[in-house]
Amino acid sequence: MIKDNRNHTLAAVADTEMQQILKNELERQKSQIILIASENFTSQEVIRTMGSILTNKYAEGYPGDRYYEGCRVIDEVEELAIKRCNELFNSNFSNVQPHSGVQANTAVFLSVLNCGDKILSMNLRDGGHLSHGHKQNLTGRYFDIFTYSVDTETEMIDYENVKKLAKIAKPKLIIAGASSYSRIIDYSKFREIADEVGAFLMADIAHVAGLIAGGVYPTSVGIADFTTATTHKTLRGPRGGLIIADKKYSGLINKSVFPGTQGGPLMHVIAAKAVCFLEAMDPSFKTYSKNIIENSKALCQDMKDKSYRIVSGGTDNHLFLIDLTDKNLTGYEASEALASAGIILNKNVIPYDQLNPNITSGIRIGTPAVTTQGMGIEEMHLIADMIDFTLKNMHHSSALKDVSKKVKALAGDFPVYSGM
Ligand code: DSN
Repeated sequence: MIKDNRNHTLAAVADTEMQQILKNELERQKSQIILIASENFTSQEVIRTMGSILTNKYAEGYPGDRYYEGCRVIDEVEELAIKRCNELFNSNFSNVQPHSGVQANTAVFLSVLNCGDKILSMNLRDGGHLSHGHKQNLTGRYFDIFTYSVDTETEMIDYENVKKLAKIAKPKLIIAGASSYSRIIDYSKFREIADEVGAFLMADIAHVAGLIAGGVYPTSVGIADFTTATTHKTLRGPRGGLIIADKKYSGLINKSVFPGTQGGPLMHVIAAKAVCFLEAMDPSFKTYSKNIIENSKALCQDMKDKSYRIVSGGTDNHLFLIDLTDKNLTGYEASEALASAGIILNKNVIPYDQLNPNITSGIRIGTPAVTTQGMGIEEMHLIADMIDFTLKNMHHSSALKDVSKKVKALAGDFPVYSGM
């Protein structure tokens, strides 16, 4: 035990074991190439704020209306986060309390749906998300799920087909949003469809929130009834979620978040969200988000030039999918081999995949993290070469060691968290 300097109750344990684990993870993040489309390097200011004493405070409720005393400062934190969120996304109401994207989605479901109501969402296999209707998720268990697939030829959303399905299913809620779809989602077309069948429209922008904030991807705000997002992917903030809606839904959404689906808000994370919103309003964030897409397109083109089949033929955003079927490789084999060389990405199902989600026919590649590091087109060429070489030599340990050295050198040229 270490006593604090006044030698009384605030005792702390020097957890050297955990410190060592954190050091190891820092070293890993600094020395690998992170191509997981949903990961990023958040700023040190965000990290500092997340690690602040705000974690000590209980603040169930909302600014000016809490269940606990002592919330004057906490109210300022949440008010600032809400103000900045609204400014960033040009909205008139937001709730910044959801602990995650799934929590944000769940709160929206609770706000307008009853058990057994119908939801129309994107098929998980085609790019949708678990929380949009997977049978083990509460959506799949408590709601009646109808799904739309991408077109078999273009591998893009076929809006006519979505409309047809909406007319048949008559859902109460339509979800526009995905976790592995590389194309622009046309929220206006979804709005028209929702209006035609009298459904609510929820846009889950978890993946593209930063691209929207940076003005390089169309917004769903003002079009969808509800927009849900995460703050830690392209938005580059702390791990968490948020909901944006018109203020006519404020009462409904607020009570669905608390007490509907959550207890005490994570005030340290809400404060860090406020920091990330401020960072995303800086002009440099526009450049950052533009660069994410440029890098994604460049890396995608490189892989295409190396004769890899790209799902839908290309990308308009921060990610793309490679179908490895004609390489006689599964996503599992490829992602494991790449990881052993220090290139970190995930196996991913592709549209109409015949393999199960633990094996998969594809891999997903995203550029938010490497772009944060400052890498550009030239580095994308190097990364494409390394991926190709690894996949062609995955059974030769000396080849994997060679790539691993190159990965370390490249990551070392674009250091993150230098001060840590
Ligand atoms: N796990 C996230 C992703 O990687 O897309 C979605 O929740």
